[in-house]
Amino acid sequence: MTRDKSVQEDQTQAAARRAKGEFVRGLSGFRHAIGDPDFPPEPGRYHLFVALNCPWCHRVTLTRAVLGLQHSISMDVAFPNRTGEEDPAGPNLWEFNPQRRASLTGAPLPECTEDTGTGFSLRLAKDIYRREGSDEQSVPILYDKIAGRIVNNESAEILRMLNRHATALGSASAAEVNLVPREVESEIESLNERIYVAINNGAYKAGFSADQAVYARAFEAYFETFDVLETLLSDGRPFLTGVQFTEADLRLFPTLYRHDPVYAVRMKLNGARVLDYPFLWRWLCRVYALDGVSSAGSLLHCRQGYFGRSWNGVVPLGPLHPMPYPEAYLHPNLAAQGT
Ligand SMILES: N[C@@H](CCC(=O)N[C@@H](CS)C(=O)NCC(=O)O)C(=O)O
Repeated sequence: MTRDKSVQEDQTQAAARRAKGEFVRGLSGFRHAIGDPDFPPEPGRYHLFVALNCPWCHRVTLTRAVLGLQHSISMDVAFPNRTGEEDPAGPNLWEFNPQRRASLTGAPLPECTEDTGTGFSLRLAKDIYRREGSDEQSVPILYDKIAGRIVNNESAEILRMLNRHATALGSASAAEVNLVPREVESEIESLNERIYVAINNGAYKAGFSADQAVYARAFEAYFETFDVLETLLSDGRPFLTGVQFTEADLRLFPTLYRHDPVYAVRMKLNGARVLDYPFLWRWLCRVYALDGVSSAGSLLHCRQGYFGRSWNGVVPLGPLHPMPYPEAYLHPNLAAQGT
Protein backbone atom coordinates (compact mmCIF):
# COMPACT_ATOMS: atom_id res chain seq x y z
CA MET A 1 0.00 0.00 0.00
CA THR A 2 1.29 3.47 -0.79
CA ARG A 3 1.25 5.75 2.23
CA ASP A 4 0.22 8.67 0.10
CA LYS A 5 -3.53 8.58 0.74
CA SER A 6 -3.00 8.78 4.48
CA VAL A 7 -0.67 11.77 4.10
CA GLN A 8 -2.25 14.11 1.56
CA GLU A 9 -5.33 14.56 -0.53
CA ASP A 10 -5.62 13.12 -4.04
CA GLN A 11 -5.06 16.08 -6.39
CA THR A 12 -6.85 14.63 -9.43
CA GLN A 13 -8.70 17.49 -11.17
CA ALA A 14 -8.20 19.63 -8.08
CA ALA A 15 -8.77 22.91 -9.94
CA ALA A 16 -12.03 21.71 -11.49
CA ARG A 17 -13.24 20.31 -8.18
CA ARG A 18 -12.44 23.57 -6.41
CA ALA A 19 -14.24 25.53 -9.11
CA LYS A 20 -17.39 23.49 -8.34
CA GLY A 21 -17.17 24.37 -4.64
CA GLU A 22 -15.30 21.36 -3.25
CA PHE A 23 -12.71 22.03 -0.56
CA VAL A 24 -9.51 20.33 -1.78
CA ARG A 25 -6.49 20.50 0.51
CA GLY A 26 -3.29 21.41 -1.36
CA LEU A 27 0.12 19.80 -1.04
CA SER A 28 2.83 20.83 1.42
CA GLY A 29 6.01 22.08 -0.24
CA PHE A 30 8.76 21.35 2.29
CA ARG A 31 9.47 17.64 2.52
CA HIS A 32 12.97 17.23 3.95
CA ALA A 33 13.46 14.87 6.87
CA ILE A 34 15.33 14.88 10.14
CA GLY A 35 17.93 12.21 9.45
CA ASP A 36 18.81 13.63 5.99
CA PRO A 37 22.51 14.66 5.83
CA ASP A 38 21.54 18.35 6.17
CA PHE A 39 19.27 17.74 9.18
CA PRO A 40 20.95 15.54 11.80
CA PRO A 41 18.88 14.47 14.81
CA GLU A 42 20.17 16.50 17.77
CA PRO A 43 18.55 17.79 20.96
CA GLY A 44 17.82 21.53 20.96
CA ARG A 45 18.25 21.98 17.20
CA TYR A 46 14.64 21.88 15.99
CA HIS A 47 11.67 24.15 16.51
CA LEU A 48 7.96 23.99 15.80
CA PHE A 49 5.65 26.77 14.72
CA VAL A 50 2.05 25.82 15.45
CA ALA A 51 -1.46 27.09 16.11
CA LEU A 52 -3.30 25.19 18.83
CA ASN A 53 -6.63 25.31 16.99
CA CYS A 54 -5.15 23.62 13.91
CA PRO A 55 -5.73 19.83 14.06
CA TRP A 56 -2.63 19.13 11.93
CA CYS A 57 -0.56 21.03 14.47
CA HIS A 58 -2.36 19.21 17.25
CA ARG A 59 -1.09 15.84 16.05
CA VAL A 60 2.43 17.26 16.10
CA THR A 61 2.12 18.78 19.61
CA LEU A 62 0.67 15.46 20.80
CA THR A 63 3.59 13.55 19.33
CA ARG A 64 6.07 15.95 20.89
CA ALA A 65 4.36 15.49 24.29
CA VAL A 66 3.88 11.72 24.15
CA LEU A 67 7.51 11.20 23.09
CA GLY A 68 8.82 13.49 25.85
CA LEU A 69 10.32 16.03 23.45
CA GLN A 70 8.94 19.22 25.02
CA HIS A 71 12.33 20.28 26.33
CA SER A 72 14.40 19.37 23.32
CA ILE A 73 12.15 20.73 20.56
CA SER A 74 11.14 24.34 21.20
CA MET A 75 7.80 25.69 20.01
CA ASP A 76 6.01 28.91 19.16
CA VAL A 77 2.23 29.28 19.14
CA ALA A 78 0.32 31.60 16.79
CA PHE A 79 -2.86 33.43 17.78
CA PRO A 80 -5.86 31.26 16.79
CA ASN A 81 -7.52 33.94 14.63
CA ARG A 82 -5.75 34.89 11.45
CA THR A 83 -5.03 38.50 10.51
CA GLY A 84 -8.03 40.63 9.54
CA GLU A 85 -8.81 42.67 6.42
CA GLU A 86 -7.20 45.74 8.01
CA ASP A 87 -3.79 44.08 8.40
CA PRO A 88 -1.10 45.72 6.22
CA ALA A 89 0.09 42.24 5.14
CA GLY A 90 -3.44 41.17 4.22
CA PRO A 91 -6.09 38.92 5.77
CA ASN A 92 -6.09 35.24 6.80
CA LEU A 93 -2.47 34.95 7.88
CA TRP A 94 -1.15 33.22 11.01
CA GLU A 95 0.34 35.77 13.38
CA PHE A 96 2.74 35.37 16.31
CA ASN A 97 1.35 38.00 18.62
CA PRO A 98 0.90 37.22 22.32
CA GLN A 99 -0.72 40.62 22.88
CA ARG A 100 -3.82 39.89 20.83
CA ARG A 101 -6.98 39.41 22.85
CA ALA A 102 -9.41 36.56 22.46
CA SER A 103 -12.98 37.76 21.93
CA LEU A 104 -14.22 34.88 24.07
CA THR A 105 -12.32 35.99 27.19
CA GLY A 106 -11.34 39.61 26.43
CA ALA A 107 -7.77 38.69 27.42
CA PRO A 108 -4.58 37.54 25.71
CA LEU A 109 -4.09 33.78 25.43
CA PRO A 110 -1.17 32.74 27.64
CA GLU A 111 0.04 30.00 25.27
CA CYS A 112 0.58 32.45 22.39
CA THR A 113 4.15 33.54 21.72
CA GLU A 114 6.28 35.66 19.46
CA ASP A 115 8.56 33.98 16.93
CA THR A 116 11.49 32.79 19.03
CA GLY A 117 12.68 30.22 16.49
CA THR A 118 14.12 32.11 13.53
CA GLY A 119 16.09 34.78 15.43
CA PHE A 120 14.32 37.49 13.40
CA SER A 121 11.15 37.90 15.51
CA LEU A 122 9.03 37.50 12.42
CA ARG A 123 5.39 38.43 12.86
CA LEU A 124 3.74 36.06 10.40
CA ALA A 125 4.15 32.39 9.53
CA LYS A 126 4.15 33.64 5.93
CA ASP A 127 7.35 35.61 6.66
CA ILE A 128 9.14 32.38 7.60
CA TYR A 129 8.24 30.90 4.22
CA ARG A 130 9.07 34.12 2.37
CA ARG A 131 12.66 33.97 3.58
CA GLU A 132 12.94 30.77 1.57
CA GLY A 133 11.18 32.13 -1.49
CA SER A 134 7.97 30.21 -0.87
CA ASP A 135 4.48 31.69 -0.86
CA GLU A 136 3.02 29.05 1.44
CA GLN A 137 1.63 30.09 4.81
CA SER A 138 0.50 26.98 6.63
CA VAL A 139 1.29 25.62 10.04
CA PRO A 140 2.72 23.34 11.38
CA ILE A 141 6.31 24.16 10.38
CA LEU A 142 9.28 22.10 11.57
CA TYR A 143 12.27 24.44 11.54
CA ASP A 144 16.02 23.89 11.93
CA LYS A 145 17.39 26.67 14.15
CA ILE A 146 21.03 25.93 13.27
CA ALA A 147 20.64 25.88 9.50
CA GLY A 148 17.92 28.57 9.61
CA ARG A 149 15.73 26.55 7.26
CA ILE A 150 12.33 24.90 7.15
CA VAL A 151 12.69 21.14 7.33
CA ASN A 152 9.14 20.02 6.68
CA ASN A 153 5.57 21.35 6.74
CA GLU A 154 3.62 18.12 6.35
CA SER A 155 2.37 16.93 9.72
CA ALA A 156 2.06 13.24 8.80
CA GLU A 157 5.75 13.20 7.92
CA ILE A 158 6.79 15.27 10.95
CA LEU A 159 5.10 12.66 13.19
CA ARG A 160 7.12 9.86 11.66
CA MET A 161 10.47 11.66 11.93
CA LEU A 162 9.94 12.62 15.57
CA ASN A 163 9.00 9.01 16.35
CA ARG A 164 11.95 7.56 14.44
CA HIS A 165 14.54 9.85 16.02
CA ALA A 166 12.98 10.48 19.46
CA THR A 167 16.01 9.22 21.39
CA ALA A 168 18.58 11.16 19.35
CA LEU A 169 16.37 14.26 19.53
CA GLY A 170 16.59 14.12 23.33
CA SER A 171 13.45 12.33 24.49
CA ALA A 172 12.96 12.63 28.25
CA SER A 173 10.68 9.56 28.39
CA ALA A 174 11.98 6.92 30.75
CA ALA A 175 10.61 4.11 28.60
CA GLU A 176 11.21 4.11 24.87
CA VAL A 177 7.89 4.92 23.20
CA ASN A 178 7.25 3.72 19.65
CA LEU A 179 4.07 5.02 18.02
CA VAL A 180 4.42 2.71 15.01
CA PRO A 181 5.22 -0.78 16.34
CA ARG A 182 6.18 -3.13 13.55
CA GLU A 183 3.65 -5.83 14.57
CA VAL A 184 0.70 -3.52 13.88
CA GLU A 185 2.21 -1.28 11.21
CA SER A 186 -0.07 -2.38 8.38
CA GLU A 187 -3.14 -2.02 10.59
CA ILE A 188 -1.99 1.50 11.49
CA GLU A 189 -1.50 2.35 7.80
CA SER A 190 -4.98 1.27 6.82
CA LEU A 191 -6.61 2.99 9.80
CA ASN A 192 -4.62 6.15 9.05
CA GLU A 193 -5.85 6.19 5.48
CA ARG A 194 -9.50 5.73 6.38
CA ILE A 195 -9.31 8.20 9.26
CA TYR A 196 -7.45 10.83 7.21
CA VAL A 197 -9.83 10.68 4.26
CA ALA A 198 -13.16 10.35 6.07
CA ILE A 199 -12.51 12.02 9.41
CA ASN A 200 -9.47 14.34 9.65
CA ASN A 201 -9.75 15.80 6.16
CA GLY A 202 -13.39 14.70 5.80
CA ALA A 203 -14.40 17.21 8.47
CA TYR A 204 -12.94 20.02 6.34
CA LYS A 205 -14.55 18.61 3.21
CA ALA A 206 -17.91 18.79 5.01
CA GLY A 207 -17.40 22.18 6.63
CA PHE A 208 -15.57 24.10 3.93
CA SER A 209 -17.17 22.83 0.70
CA ALA A 210 -19.79 25.02 -0.92
CA ASP A 211 -21.56 22.17 -2.70
CA GLN A 212 -24.45 20.30 -1.10
CA ALA A 213 -23.62 16.95 -2.69
CA VAL A 214 -19.92 17.10 -1.72
CA TYR A 215 -20.96 18.05 1.82
CA ALA A 216 -23.51 15.22 2.00
CA ARG A 217 -20.96 12.61 0.87
CA ALA A 218 -18.42 13.86 3.39
CA PHE A 219 -21.04 13.88 6.17
CA GLU A 220 -22.04 10.32 5.37
CA ALA A 221 -18.45 9.01 5.19
CA TYR A 222 -17.56 10.75 8.45
CA PHE A 223 -20.35 9.13 10.46
CA GLU A 224 -19.98 5.80 8.67
CA THR A 225 -16.39 5.78 9.90
CA PHE A 226 -17.55 6.64 13.43
CA ASP A 227 -19.68 3.45 13.23
CA VAL A 228 -16.73 1.38 11.96
CA LEU A 229 -14.47 2.64 14.77
CA GLU A 230 -17.19 2.14 17.39
CA THR A 231 -17.52 -1.48 16.27
CA LEU A 232 -13.76 -1.95 16.31
CA LEU A 233 -13.55 -0.74 19.91
CA SER A 234 -16.61 -2.68 21.04
CA ASP A 235 -14.55 -5.81 21.74
CA GLY A 236 -13.16 -3.92 24.72
CA ARG A 237 -9.70 -3.12 23.32
CA PRO A 238 -8.38 0.09 24.88
CA PHE A 239 -6.83 1.48 21.69
CA LEU A 240 -7.54 1.13 17.98
CA THR A 241 -4.99 -1.59 17.27
CA GLY A 242 -5.11 -3.30 20.68
CA VAL A 243 -3.44 -2.66 24.01
CA GLN A 244 -0.92 -0.08 22.86
CA PHE A 245 -1.57 3.59 22.05
CA THR A 246 -0.25 4.10 18.51
CA GLU A 247 -0.07 6.69 15.75
CA ALA A 248 -3.56 5.64 14.58
CA ASP A 249 -5.03 6.75 17.93
CA LEU A 250 -2.94 9.89 17.91
CA ARG A 251 -4.18 10.87 14.45
CA LEU A 252 -7.84 10.24 15.31
CA PHE A 253 -7.70 12.24 18.53
CA PRO A 254 -7.51 15.87 17.26
CA THR A 255 -10.72 15.48 15.24
CA LEU A 256 -12.72 13.66 17.90
CA TYR A 257 -11.56 16.14 20.55
CA ARG A 258 -13.02 18.94 18.40
CA HIS A 259 -16.19 17.13 17.33
CA ASP A 260 -18.80 17.79 20.05
CA PRO A 261 -17.79 21.34 21.01
CA VAL A 262 -16.74 22.68 17.58
CA TYR A 263 -17.16 20.53 14.48
CA ALA A 264 -20.77 19.47 15.15
CA VAL A 265 -21.68 23.14 14.65
CA ARG A 266 -18.87 24.68 12.59
CA MET A 267 -18.35 21.80 10.16
CA LYS A 268 -22.11 21.05 9.98
CA LEU A 269 -21.38 17.56 11.31
CA ASN A 270 -24.44 17.52 13.53
CA GLY A 271 -25.43 13.90 12.89
CA ALA A 272 -24.38 12.81 16.38
CA ARG A 273 -21.97 13.59 19.19
CA VAL A 274 -19.01 11.43 20.18
CA LEU A 275 -20.86 11.24 23.49
CA ASP A 276 -23.53 9.17 21.73
CA TYR A 277 -21.00 6.41 20.98
CA PRO A 278 -20.15 4.57 24.22
CA PHE A 279 -16.90 3.02 23.07
CA LEU A 280 -15.61 5.99 21.12
CA TRP A 281 -16.39 8.29 24.06
CA ARG A 282 -14.51 6.08 26.48
CA TRP A 283 -11.62 5.85 24.02
CA LEU A 284 -11.57 9.68 23.79
CA CYS A 285 -11.47 10.00 27.59
CA ARG A 286 -8.77 7.30 27.81
CA VAL A 287 -6.51 9.13 25.35
CA TYR A 288 -7.22 12.50 27.02
CA ALA A 289 -5.97 11.02 30.29
CA LEU A 290 -2.60 9.92 28.86
CA ASP A 291 0.44 11.82 30.09
CA GLY A 292 0.93 15.09 28.21
CA VAL A 293 -2.25 14.83 26.09
CA SER A 294 -4.53 17.36 27.79
CA SER A 295 -1.85 20.05 27.80
CA ALA A 296 -0.89 19.46 24.14
CA GLY A 297 -4.15 21.05 22.93
CA SER A 298 -6.57 23.81 23.87
CA LEU A 299 -10.31 23.89 23.25
CA LEU A 300 -10.29 27.59 24.02
CA HIS A 301 -7.95 28.14 21.06
CA CYS A 302 -10.14 25.83 18.94
CA ARG A 303 -13.38 27.62 19.75
CA GLN A 304 -11.79 31.03 19.34
CA GLY A 305 -10.13 30.07 16.04
CA TYR A 306 -12.86 28.12 14.26
CA PHE A 307 -15.77 30.38 15.20
CA GLY A 308 -13.80 33.60 15.10
CA ARG A 309 -13.27 32.87 11.42
CA SER A 310 -16.85 32.00 10.60
CA TRP A 311 -20.08 33.89 9.99
CA ASN A 312 -20.03 36.92 12.29
CA GLY A 313 -17.11 35.85 14.48
CA VAL A 314 -19.23 35.18 17.58
CA VAL A 315 -18.12 32.12 19.56
CA PRO A 316 -20.94 29.81 20.79
CA LEU A 317 -20.85 29.20 24.54
CA GLY A 318 -21.91 25.54 24.68
CA PRO A 319 -22.10 22.69 25.02
CA LEU A 320 -23.08 22.88 28.69
CA HIS A 321 -24.98 19.59 28.98
CA PRO A 322 -24.27 17.08 30.34
CA MET A 323 -21.32 19.32 31.24
CA PRO A 324 -18.83 21.77 29.69
CA TYR A 325 -15.88 20.63 27.59
CA PRO A 326 -13.03 19.72 27.87
CA GLU A 327 -13.90 18.83 31.51
CA ALA A 328 -16.35 16.27 30.08
CA TYR A 329 -13.36 14.25 28.82
CA LEU A 330 -12.48 13.52 32.44
CA HIS A 331 -15.77 11.60 32.73
CA PRO A 332 -15.88 8.40 30.68
CA ASN A 333 -19.13 7.40 32.36
CA LEU A 334 -21.04 10.26 30.75
CA ALA A 335 -21.27 8.08 27.64
CA ALA A 336 -24.48 6.50 26.49
CA GLN A 337 -24.70 2.93 27.79
CA GLY A 338 -22.87 0.43 25.60
CA THR A 339 -24.61 -2.50 23.99
N1 LIG B 1 -0.68 19.19 5.01
C1 LIG B 1 -0.58 20.07 6.05
C2 LIG B 1 -1.86 20.85 6.21
C3 LIG B 1 -1.75 21.87 7.26
C4 LIG B 1 -2.89 22.88 7.17
O1 LIG B 1 -3.78 22.79 6.32
N2 LIG B 1 -2.85 23.84 8.07
C5 LIG B 1 -3.82 24.90 8.02
C6 LIG B 1 -4.28 25.27 9.39
S1 LIG B 1 -5.38 24.09 10.09
C7 LIG B 1 -3.16 26.11 7.43
O2 LIG B 1 -2.27 26.68 8.02
N3 LIG B 1 -3.55 26.45 6.20
C8 LIG B 1 -3.00 27.56 5.51
C9 LIG B 1 -3.97 28.66 5.40
O3 LIG B 1 -5.16 28.38 5.55
O4 LIG B 1 -3.60 29.79 5.19
C10 LIG B 1 -0.26 19.28 7.29
O5 LIG B 1 -0.97 18.33 7.63
O6 LIG B 1 0.76 19.59 7.91
